[in-house]
Amino acid sequence: MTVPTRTVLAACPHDCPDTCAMLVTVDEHGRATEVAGNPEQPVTAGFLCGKVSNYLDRVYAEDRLLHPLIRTGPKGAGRFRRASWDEALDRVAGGLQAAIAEHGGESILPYSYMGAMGLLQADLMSARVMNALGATELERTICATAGMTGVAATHGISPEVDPESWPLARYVLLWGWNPMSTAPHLWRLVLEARRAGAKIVVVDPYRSRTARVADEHLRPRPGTDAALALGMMRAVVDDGLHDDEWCRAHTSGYEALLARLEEYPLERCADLCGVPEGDIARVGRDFARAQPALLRLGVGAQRHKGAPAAYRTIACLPGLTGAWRHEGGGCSYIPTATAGAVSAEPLKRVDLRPRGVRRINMSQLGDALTDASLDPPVAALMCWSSNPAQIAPEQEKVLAGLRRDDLFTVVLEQFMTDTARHADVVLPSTTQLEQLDLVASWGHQYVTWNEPAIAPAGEAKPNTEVFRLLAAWMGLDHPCFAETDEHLAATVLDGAPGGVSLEELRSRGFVKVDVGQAPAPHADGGFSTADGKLSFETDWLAGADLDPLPGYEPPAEAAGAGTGARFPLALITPKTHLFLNSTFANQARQHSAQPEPYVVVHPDDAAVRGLDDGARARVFNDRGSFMCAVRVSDDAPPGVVVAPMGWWSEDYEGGVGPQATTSQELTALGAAPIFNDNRVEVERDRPVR
Ligand SMILES: Nc1nc2c(c(=O)[nH]1)N[C@H]1C(S)=C(S)[C@@H](COP(=O)(O)OP(=O)(O)OC[C@H]3O[C@@H](n4cnc5c(=O)[nH]c(N)nc54)[C@H](O)[C@@H]3O)O[C@H]1N2
Ligand SMILES: Nc1nc2c(c(=O)[nH]1)N[C@H]1C(S)=C(S)[C@@H](COP(=O)(O)OP(=O)(O)OC[C@H]3O[C@@H](n4cnc5c(=O)[nH]c(N)nc54)[C@H](O)[C@@H]3O)O[C@H]1N2
Ligand code: SF4
Ligand SMILES: [Mo]
Repeated sequence: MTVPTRTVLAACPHDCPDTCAMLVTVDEHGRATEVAGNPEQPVTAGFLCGKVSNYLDRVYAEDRLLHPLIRTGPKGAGRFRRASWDEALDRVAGGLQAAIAEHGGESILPYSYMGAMGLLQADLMSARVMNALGATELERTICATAGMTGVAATHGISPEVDPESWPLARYVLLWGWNPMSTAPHLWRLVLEARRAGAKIVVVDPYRSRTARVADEHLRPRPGTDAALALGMMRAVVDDGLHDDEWCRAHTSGYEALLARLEEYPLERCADLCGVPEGDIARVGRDFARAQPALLRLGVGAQRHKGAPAAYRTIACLPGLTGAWRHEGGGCSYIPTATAGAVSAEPLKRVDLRPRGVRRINMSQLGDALTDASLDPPVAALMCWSSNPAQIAPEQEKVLAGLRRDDLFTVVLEQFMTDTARHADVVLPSTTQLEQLDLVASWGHQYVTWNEPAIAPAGEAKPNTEVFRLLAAWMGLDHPCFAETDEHLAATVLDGAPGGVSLEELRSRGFVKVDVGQAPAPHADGGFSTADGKLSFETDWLAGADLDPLPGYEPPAEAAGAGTGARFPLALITPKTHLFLNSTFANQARQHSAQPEPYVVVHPDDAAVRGLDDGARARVFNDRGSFMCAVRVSDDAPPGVVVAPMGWWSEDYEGGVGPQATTSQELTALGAAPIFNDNRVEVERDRPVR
């Protein structure tokens, strides 16, 4: 039977703040023929980015994993044989049961992140199964929690400034954010503001694509952003440009902040962050004068030891200047109030845990897999929607752990990633076009529906289905393991705050979350903090033995402390333009546009090391080393080198990349990794063989 060509409402699943609403065209044979951005969705505005616009190349790729695989060669060699689902499930159930029998449930480590970040496929049925088995809890803080806790310490859980009102802003301060690459639809809204007269200022040590086209670019040393923000606030106060009336009415700790700023004269701030005094003062004053003024923080500036304090401090600036008064003004980072309104958390059935379980932080996987004293050891690793072989710090340790013969590893994947290569059992996963989901956004205020458009390729299955099958195979008979995706979607929305109904979502494809946010959500205060005010002084920080006031906390390594003397260069590992973390690095179009990894070195740093443009270099510190091509350019400031992340092992001579040098250390608040707080040396490689 044939059906006519139809258009299916879908949602981009990737870990990106834009969360695009997609339209998928499916022909009469059930084959998808086009994916496009939904023109009705105000943020998507009818286009997709360069990563996803050829999503059909991914869906119909020749190297898609289409059948379960069982390892036949040594760990990591990538040799597998095809197996039936029954045999594969038998193996998986047997491996997990053996781990439980020998070491208990906590010897199972679930490892997943936001490969597909919808509320069903990211971690729902999987969480239920892992909870019922008593598995270790994975602390999933690898992305944005340093900044989130910092910002929340200042303005609480908040819808923040709706991106749809950004075009009203007349001054846009983009801090540690490269939206031209990492959020092209949000960037479009910034450009709308510029067309209406707004000035765009970027704060980033690196001349990113966004910094290149900004009106002004401030370049602090990595990890010193708090000093820059304190300097700006000091300049604002010195010139009497702070909004005394708004601060007295809607903030707490105002006098304490003013006193604290006395400790940060501009000279000291300039000295700490490396931005000239005059520039600090001018941008601070312009931000105060040009209302509405919007501060938009990125994720890139929060990968340092002092980042929670830094984000907390930077977020005070729009409070001090009264920017929140105006529609389009204030602070945006992640709209926590709307992003969290519709959530799968209550459905994860923590109550099914047989007892309390330990937690392991996902950024410390290397240690978790290699620390012989860990009790119980990690005996089984269950991995989905993540590629830890590339994205977790201290890569050599992660890989050594994945190569352990006594580790039983299962990976659910669409492609043979470096992580999947190390698995004992690989289970083929559907793409977004083949699975049901609904996706909340960490960049705008819409929830987006994803209807399956086509039948699963080969024998691929959604994560939800794999864990349903596994539960049955392992004899877990609680009725919650039988719930269908349709049922889960309805339950997630049932009674969810925010007025998102299943009917509307299904018929339109996207619904704006309504938590009562006004166009200027905090013009009259109404913060979700304990006293409803913006907290210049935060009591709960003091309770946690942390500084209750904004202040500068130095990075671990980046600004010269720690290993600084031996490793003189600060290494930043930002995102690439056309990969999404390590996703898409295996796709022909994206890879041919970014064929090889590189490190950007300032001409002065290159000269003293004899590094020519195009030379091969070894980048190293005590944690590890990697090899790549050198790009000599003042896009990197002196003393800072930049090696974007995302390529797979086969693109690196030696099989490891910048991740080999990053640290597993975490921030005190937010338990977040410090990827960009990293010192290295670069040397010319031995001649290429
Ligand atoms: N094309 C593309 N888009 C993506 C992704 C991708 O990999 N590729 N990843 C997605 C994900 S998971 C995320 S979290 C977001 C991230 O989105 P962004 O936050 O834009 O990503 P980054 O490239 O990590 O960092 C942004 C900038 O921060 C700068 N930076 C580094 N250290 C510091 C510092 O100490 N201070 C300051 N001020 N700036 C600093 C970097 O030089 C970089 O240019 O993007 C999402 N979108
Ligand atoms: N050095 C350094 N390291 C970093 C960062 C950095 O800036 N610098 N950024 C960090 C950040 S912000 C993040 S968010 C993390 C990202 O870490 P990850 O979330 O692990 O990111 P990806 O590399 O995109 O891997 C996602 C995997 O999920 C798979 N996948 C996609 N859809 C599905 C699906 O529907 N089902 C299944 N089973 N699999 C699917 C993809 O094929 C891909 O292999 O990396 C962190 N690591
Ligand atoms: S990756 Fe981001 S910008 Fe690209 S289509 Fe998906 S949500 Fe949109
Ligand atoms: Mo992220």
